[in-house]
Amino acid sequence: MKQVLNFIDGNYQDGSTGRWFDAVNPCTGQVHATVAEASGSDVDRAVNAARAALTGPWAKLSRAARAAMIQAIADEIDRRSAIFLEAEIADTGKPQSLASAVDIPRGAANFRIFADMTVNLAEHAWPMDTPDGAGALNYSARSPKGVIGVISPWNLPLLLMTWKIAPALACGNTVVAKPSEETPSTCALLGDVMNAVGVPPGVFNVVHGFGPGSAGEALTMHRGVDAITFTGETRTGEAISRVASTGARDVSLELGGKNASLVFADCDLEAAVEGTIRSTFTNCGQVCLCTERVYVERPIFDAFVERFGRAAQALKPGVPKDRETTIGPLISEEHRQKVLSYFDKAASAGATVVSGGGIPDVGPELSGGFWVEPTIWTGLSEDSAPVAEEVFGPVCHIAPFDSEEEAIHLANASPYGLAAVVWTRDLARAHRVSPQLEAGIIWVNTWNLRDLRTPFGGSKQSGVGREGGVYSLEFYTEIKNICIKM
Ligand code: NAD
Ligand code: 6OD
Repeated sequence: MKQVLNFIDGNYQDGSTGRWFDAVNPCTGQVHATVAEASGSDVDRAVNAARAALTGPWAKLSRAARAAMIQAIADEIDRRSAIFLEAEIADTGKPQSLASAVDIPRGAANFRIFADMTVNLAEHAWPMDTPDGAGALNYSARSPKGVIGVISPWNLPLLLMTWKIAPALACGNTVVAKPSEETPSTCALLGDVMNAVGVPPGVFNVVHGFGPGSAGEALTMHRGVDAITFTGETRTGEAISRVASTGARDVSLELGGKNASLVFADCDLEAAVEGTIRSTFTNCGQVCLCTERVYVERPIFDAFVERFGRAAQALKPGVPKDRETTIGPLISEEHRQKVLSYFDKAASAGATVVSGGGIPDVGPELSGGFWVEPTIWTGLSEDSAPVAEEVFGPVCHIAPFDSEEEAIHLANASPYGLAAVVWTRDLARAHRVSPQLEAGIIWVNTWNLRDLRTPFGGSKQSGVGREGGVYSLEFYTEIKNICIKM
């Protein structure tokens, strides 16, 4: 059986708990690897290695040399993309077409963009008058924040891990990463990449385990960690935020969502249907940016529902390597039970099921996997659980609206505020509506079109802070002002 190990101070090692947990292939339900669970003392060693590395050869690299090393990491991920792809697919069951187009290339791209940004980073200067007329010069200087604790979820494992590791390293920090217990493999592979390009031991470390009472909690509680960057559920983010307040440590939180899509009658209907299929069902709905609430202007409501339902029924579950597979399984049986509970809640609240609502027949080889049908409801009230709560599965509810004001009101009536989508051909409407939407990311006539320089994050209960471009550099550096009297 394949083993997934911790990576501490440049070496792969077992956990001193002596415990191993299973990595399960969600397509089949079969165990594909066994993972070494780190103990509190393993986490302690990882953090200490990361602290020591802050003053070693890593700290002596020029900005340009560090950026060149970060670029080399990106090249090395590209060189090993087949290995990363296989590991990501084994952990997540996602279609190979998706992982090879998005997850793995973004792993490399995250390193490239932040290497470029840090090498070209400009600082500010403020010449000032002094009472004696001699003058003074203030300038800002950035230094690494220190040891960064990185905790990530299972839905886009390599993409989300590297979204944090890359800027943290590019800014000269050291890292202790804890991937999700469901998807440990690609993060573990990064250890080999770091060694291959000569990243000094201790700069990058990986510990495996769970949240409370395990490696996740031990990492966030460790006072040798200077800042924590977390992506995951809102409730977990709240818990981590409380822990981070001890020692007044910085925290960046990318949390849950219940994103709305507004489809106006003047839209390109075909594009809106195709785009909403992507925004609802990509990665089996397990993307924080997915739209689980779709509001359609009444004159096109029936036409939209009919076309959207047909397109959802055409999605094809299957093995990741099959080119015809367009939708994978959920991540685990536990998550499937959660999603199925919303199928039941929708049924008892009187939903009309436009498509799905059950478990697909995927044949005997895949019958142990965590499959559910892409599911569309209409007819639910806005305060019903399937419409109000994040399901994080291949589901959405479609409701009609009659005016722009009503559409904005419906979109904003959620405690979450991560992303929103607007479908309209009216440019004035796009400019009028978008700023009124309470979300950190608004897409017009598209979905999940990413420029990595732009601010990424959520408002309300969807997060604290922004990452991406200079916003990441803000989080991963300490800025100081230096004032020199002439
Ligand atoms: P989760 O919060 O259960 O787990 C995320 C990570 O936190 C895992 O590595 C887990 O082991 C760890 N963890 C759990 N409890 C912890 C604790 N008390 N202390 C330290 N670590 C702890 O989330 P998940 O189920 O893995 O991911 C799905 C959720 O993530 C959804 O809510 C989704 O919306 C959200 N998400 C948000 C974004 C975003 O960018 N806003 C992106 C992806 C996923
Ligand atoms: O594209 C990104 O940078 C990003 N952070 C995506 C997050 C997706 C959530 O599941």
